Amino acid sequence: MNQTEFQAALKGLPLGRVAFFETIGSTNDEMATWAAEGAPDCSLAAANEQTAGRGRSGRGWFTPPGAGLAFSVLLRPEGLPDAAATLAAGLGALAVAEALEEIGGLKAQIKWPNDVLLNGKKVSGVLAEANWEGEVLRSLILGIGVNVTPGSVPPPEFLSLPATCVEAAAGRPVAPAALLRAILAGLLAWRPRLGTPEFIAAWEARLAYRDQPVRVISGAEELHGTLLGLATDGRLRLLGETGETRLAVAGEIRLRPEVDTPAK
Ligand code: BT5
Repeated sequence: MNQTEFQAALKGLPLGRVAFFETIGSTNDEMATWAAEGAPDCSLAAANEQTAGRGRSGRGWFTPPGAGLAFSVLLRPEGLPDAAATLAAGLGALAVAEALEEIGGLKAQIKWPNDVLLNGKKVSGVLAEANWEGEVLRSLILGIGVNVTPGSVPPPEFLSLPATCVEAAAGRPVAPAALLRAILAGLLAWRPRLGTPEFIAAWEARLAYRDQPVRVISGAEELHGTLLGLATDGRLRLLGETGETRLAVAGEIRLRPEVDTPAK
């Protein structure tokens, strides 16, 4: 995607400050600078290439030039529910999953809390970063990366989960700009309904590994159980061995199926 395609894709969308970078370290870092400068709600920074793309916990996000989407959206907390920081990864993942369905005709699944899968392989990741001042949420940065062409898929040694791209799953070229527009439209549409039963239901309906045994890894702790769905606040609901319900909070966690079969 180039600057012209980027600008055309945004036509009519109610966004704040907007910029497209040929190459940048990380759009989330750029957006953190904008946030500190007072950038308005729904500002958008996108890049053709990232040289220091980030995942969670210091992991990297592979963003070679011209191969995928990499962008960050700034959400100011006015009008957001208190639990917005927890729900934000779901907002991003849901918008991506729906856009893949709409633009690519694909069936996408969400690996709670922040990955989007096609045919059980990771096609997109969301990095939600909250900026708190004490107890007050100042801003929320939603960083989204989507692999579009085969060149966006990292080499296997870079990966902890198999990866894929939109075009491999669709079997045809897909315009990144159209995908970007659909994702942004989805974010804007869901945002006022963040945390509502309707939002949780839409997120839950796309969860990968449902009814399968999984483990949720958080630091040294592991939670095991059968993946049931989501709690009303977006936590993951597992059924433990003795029939009790266990809830996992999205944070620095990883979700894995117990048996490493691809999600259907
Ligand atoms: C994520 O983290 O999946 C969040 C990725 C967010 C990237 C966007 S791009 C725009 C914005 N600016 C940034 O700097 N970041 C955001 P996590 O769940 O921690 O997954 C990271 C792991 O995914 C890595 O350790 C790799 O194993 C794998 N990975 C890296 N690049 C990938 C890619 N292009 N496709 C699939 N998997 C990838």
